[in-house]
Amino acid sequence: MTIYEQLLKVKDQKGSGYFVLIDPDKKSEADTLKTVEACVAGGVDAILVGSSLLLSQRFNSTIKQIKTEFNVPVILFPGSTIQLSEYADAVLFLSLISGRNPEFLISTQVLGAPIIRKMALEAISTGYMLIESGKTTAAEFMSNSKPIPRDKNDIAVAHAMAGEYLGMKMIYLEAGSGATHPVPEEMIEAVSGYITIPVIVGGGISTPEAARRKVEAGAAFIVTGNVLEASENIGLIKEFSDAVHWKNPTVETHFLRKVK
Ligand code: 1GP
Repeated sequence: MTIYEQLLKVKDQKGSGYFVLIDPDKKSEADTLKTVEACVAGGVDAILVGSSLLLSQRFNSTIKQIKTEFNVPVILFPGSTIQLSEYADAVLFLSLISGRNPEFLISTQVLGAPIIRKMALEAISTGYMLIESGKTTAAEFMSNSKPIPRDKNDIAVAHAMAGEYLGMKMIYLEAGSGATHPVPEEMIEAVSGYITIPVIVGGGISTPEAARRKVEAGAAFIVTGNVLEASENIGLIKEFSDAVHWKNPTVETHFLRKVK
């Protein structure tokens, strides 16, 4: 079974899935492994790994270590082609469809595709959409593209439909890391009402209650990053997990283990 198929199964069994984003620049390897341990114990469905810059030299070794110690899918969420690792299971093969910058629509993908093939990573084609969130986010600045206005649901829907018709397998509604305002529920509801592929929602989700509201609005997967960077918040993982897994929080998913 592919990672994508496993994720669809998670959604089917648990209602929605929960991903935790780890930025290798923000934690030591030891702290990252502690966070992943808490994620596995807390019922997180996959670990995303990505960064806006990636300054850490431990990127590869950290992913290898995660895969050696834990049976959890590691999915790359790359800001550039240097953020690819053969030790991961899959990569969100992102195209920034909300922007009009060809570099992030297709150029980076052309550079990344042969590397992904060589690393034997599963590529999950994902339409990435930046949504205005109150201030300029790292994703917006680094991609040199404009986000979709947060009150323009029809524009967001049209982009998401275009992504589905282009054959993408997921749509990621991104308010941006540490966003002041996460993606509004009205927009999640509108987008998920018009497409049949799963909608991932992330950026600025800081409480389990907020995660639950996004899921009730139609999010298939929730991503949190910043909120778990403070070690005192690690205890929240289980609460997030239970809030997201509205259908059946107790079901265990057995992922196929892959250690390269
Ligand atoms: C950012 O959607 C992710 O790309 C997660 O955002 O760090 O704000 O949770 P936060």
